[in-house]
Amino acid sequence: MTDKTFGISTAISYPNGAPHIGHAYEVIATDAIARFKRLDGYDVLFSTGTDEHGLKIQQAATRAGTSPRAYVDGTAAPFRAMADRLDCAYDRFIRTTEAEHYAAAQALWRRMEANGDIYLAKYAGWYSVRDEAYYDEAETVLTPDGSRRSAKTDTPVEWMEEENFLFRLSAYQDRLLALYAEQPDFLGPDTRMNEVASFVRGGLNDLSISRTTFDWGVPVPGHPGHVMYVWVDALTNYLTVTGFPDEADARRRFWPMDLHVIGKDIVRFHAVYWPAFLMSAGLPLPKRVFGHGFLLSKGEKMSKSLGNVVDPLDLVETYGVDPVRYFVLREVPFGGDGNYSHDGIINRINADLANDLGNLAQRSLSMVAKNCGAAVPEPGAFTAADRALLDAAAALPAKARAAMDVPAPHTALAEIWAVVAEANRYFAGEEPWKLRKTDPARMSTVLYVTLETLRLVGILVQPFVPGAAAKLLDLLGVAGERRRLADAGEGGRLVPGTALPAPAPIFPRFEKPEAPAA
Ligand code: ME8
Repeated sequence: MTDKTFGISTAISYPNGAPHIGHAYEVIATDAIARFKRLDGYDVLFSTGTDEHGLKIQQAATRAGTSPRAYVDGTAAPFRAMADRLDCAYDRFIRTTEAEHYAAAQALWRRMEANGDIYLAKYAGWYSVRDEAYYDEAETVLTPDGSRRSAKTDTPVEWMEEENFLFRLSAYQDRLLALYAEQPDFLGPDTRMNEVASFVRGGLNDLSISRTTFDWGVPVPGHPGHVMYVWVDALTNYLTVTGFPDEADARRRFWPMDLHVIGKDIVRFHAVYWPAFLMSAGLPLPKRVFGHGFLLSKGEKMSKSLGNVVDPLDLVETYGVDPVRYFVLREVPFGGDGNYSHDGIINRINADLANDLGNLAQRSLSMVAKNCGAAVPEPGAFTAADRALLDAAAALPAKARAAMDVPAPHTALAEIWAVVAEANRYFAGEEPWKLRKTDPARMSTVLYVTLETLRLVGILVQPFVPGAAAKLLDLLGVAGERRRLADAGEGGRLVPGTALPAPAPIFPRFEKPEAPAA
């Protein structure tokens, strides 16, 4: 086993409705990063799951006329099924209602309490159930009908007063600012870091971390009647999946995690509260938090009233898993917001997948099948043009690795597709179909160079489009155990004479169904 470990997580989703395209986007992107690390020889733990406590879930269960537990047992399953359908190879799907998680959350609580950071006090403030967060009055706005809403998230807030436990967040201001100054990579993209640092510089209030007005949560140890504030419990999921608090658990090697992938709306919880809880508990901090942007439908937020909510499973049904994965990863600069539309998806499928990569593979492999005895052709001496393409392909692993470390999957894909474009220019310029008669030896060399470039592309696209990549590598005769990033170099080159299977399309064009006759 390798000693290079990599722990990575998505946020855990609230199962108070069906999973939507934003949830799909996050798990796809995280899966691509996790798969890339595995490809690069890391021992990876990739966790995802559902955040099942809190007032929002309890209210949804009441509306559905059932108990919270029965409710989440029904609504969590589709989140897991979606991750499976999207070909996301997570190692652990955590549900915060599991006994293992209760033990972890209570252990974290005890450590913060032992450190003197938890005290009982009366707390009052404006609470947003939808955000599961308290806001200062200054962070709310009065609406014309006399009700209040959060200025930031535009969700309704209500006045709540309870005697509950507070966490001494105010004591962590200096340590948090020192963290941001000393480890500027702790949070990305940089714009998010600037926002969070200026929020913390503005001063921190102590945080209410228990509830007594409802009981759907992890019980506060030693204090019957109190359940933990859902965010304390939710954030702890990242420790639970690494076996905390059991020191002897083999999964502890994944703590601290290397990367928490989350959406931009929950950066404050992950970059302010979470490191403060961990500092209080005397535990190491995650190495990096990255806040991705939102997926918007033609520039608008998805909402039921606008009627533009897209079910990710419908997209997969229409376009296929790999095209949907490719689209969201290539189209949206990771960290910024992105738009999706049917035309956008179809353009990407037809231009990048079907034309650029699919056609090149189909044309070169068909020529090999017909003219080279259905085996990897024997190359002659390489020309400058051959070497230029092979060198461009050989430079890809380092470029992709640098991009995925950001993480910037869109950049990794752009680099890979730049080589695909170069291979297309090479293939068109060398005209191997003409060489068949005039110079068959040169034709073999051109086809070899093309196939070898496709081999590198095939290895590199595995994290993004795993199904299609496997097909391509099968067609190139690359053995299952020679598909790691370490095999991309010259040592892994295609061996002339290796028998190849009959060519088959990897990325079919998407044809719009004909409008039904009137
Ligand atoms: O926030 N585009 O759960 P959640 C992209 N339970 N990402 C989106 C999105 C969109 N349109 N909408 C939501 C929670 N997300 C908490 C997290 S973690 C300890 C607890 C992202 O179901 C969102 O930013 O509301 C978050 O990262 C994830 O989906 C789950 O959102």
